[in-house]
Amino acid sequence: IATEERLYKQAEEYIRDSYNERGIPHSHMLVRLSDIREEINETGTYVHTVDELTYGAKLAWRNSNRCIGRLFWESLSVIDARSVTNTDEMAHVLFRHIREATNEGRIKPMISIFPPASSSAVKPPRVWNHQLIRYAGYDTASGVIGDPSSVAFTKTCLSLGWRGAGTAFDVLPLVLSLEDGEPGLYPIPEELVKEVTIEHPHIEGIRELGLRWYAVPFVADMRLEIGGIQYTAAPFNGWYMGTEIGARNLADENRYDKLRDVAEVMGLDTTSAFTLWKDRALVELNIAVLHSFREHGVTIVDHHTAAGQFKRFQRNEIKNDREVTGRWSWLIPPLSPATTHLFHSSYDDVIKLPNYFYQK
Ligand code: HEM
Ligand code: NRG
Repeated sequence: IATEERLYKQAEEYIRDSYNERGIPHSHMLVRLSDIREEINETGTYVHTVDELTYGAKLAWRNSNRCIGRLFWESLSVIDARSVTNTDEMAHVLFRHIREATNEGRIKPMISIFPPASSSAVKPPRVWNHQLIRYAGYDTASGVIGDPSSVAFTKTCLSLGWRGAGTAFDVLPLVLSLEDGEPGLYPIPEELVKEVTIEHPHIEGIRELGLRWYAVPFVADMRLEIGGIQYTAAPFNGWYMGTEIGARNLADENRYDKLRDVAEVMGLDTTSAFTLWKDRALVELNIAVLHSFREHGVTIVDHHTAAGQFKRFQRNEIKNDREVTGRWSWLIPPLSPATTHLFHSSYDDVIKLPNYFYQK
């Protein structure tokens, strides 16, 4: 009873806020609230309408304090996949999501929402991958081949019977689970995985490093919470900001760690930190990432433009009498942060609902 009362309170808060914001008449909202109360009394939970689900996913993006891309929150496309009953159907939905969101490079922000966790003992649906498309990492005697951040999950895939080619850029399979069934392994059809080979507009040597990255970041492991309902499988995507790839994935020492290789093909003196060879390599690698995505016709944003878009988001929110929440340490880009207004501003990191959360 206590949990049902708590769920009703969470539902009520979401329904009141969102119906009000969407301009739905007060009388309709009151009818909906009494229906929800009855549904919770009878079944222990309640089911969102398609509109409630869609708006909730958008609000959760708008409330994502670590995200610089929130100007576009209203444009999110929502795939309602709450009726799936097995992992084969989940894979089918996710393949469609990958195809439609990639959209031949003109990336569309999109989310697929699977059945929520239920109050009973059955396990909630989960996508085990961190991102739908991500490269494997193999722990070998001579160091990691591939993405070190994928080592643990790659081991899981191998233990489930998957075999990768062993390159530094093997796309991992989807690992999906629903209720008490065994997790299912679903290799992603190659033609669905758009990738970009990295080359620099004039530094020839950078192409020869053989770097590449996938076109679309599909974050797959977060929990979407709307009105007290927990959507444990709700993978979403937007497009990349160049620095995520050029200043982190390919540059971090505990990721692909490519700065020294880039500096060497640039002919820089890497014997002394004082020459700022790392900084010069970083800038050229980031230019190469942005240039290559554009050449391949894949949507990407540079960090200065993204900061400008976030400034517009802040103005829109203020105009609509809403406070912008944010986490400064994540909003500032990892390259030239002080050239953006974000660096010189402060943000309140309070969590508004709906939102996306980490889960085990
Ligand atoms: C985080 C950009 C779309 C939700 C981030 C980060 C960036 C970013 C740069 C920081 C990532 C990091 O440092 O690892 C963008 C851009 C988008 C976009 C350019 C283009 C449309 C979306 C969408 C959603 C979303 C569609 C959800 C519907 C989030 C969340 C985080 C995040 C929850 C935090 C992730 C974490 O903690 O690991 N975004 N984003 N973003 N974004 Fe966005
Ligand atoms: N930094 C991670 C991706 C995190 C989310 N970034 C986005 N999200 N752009 C990486 O793979 O580099 N998005 O939904 O667009």
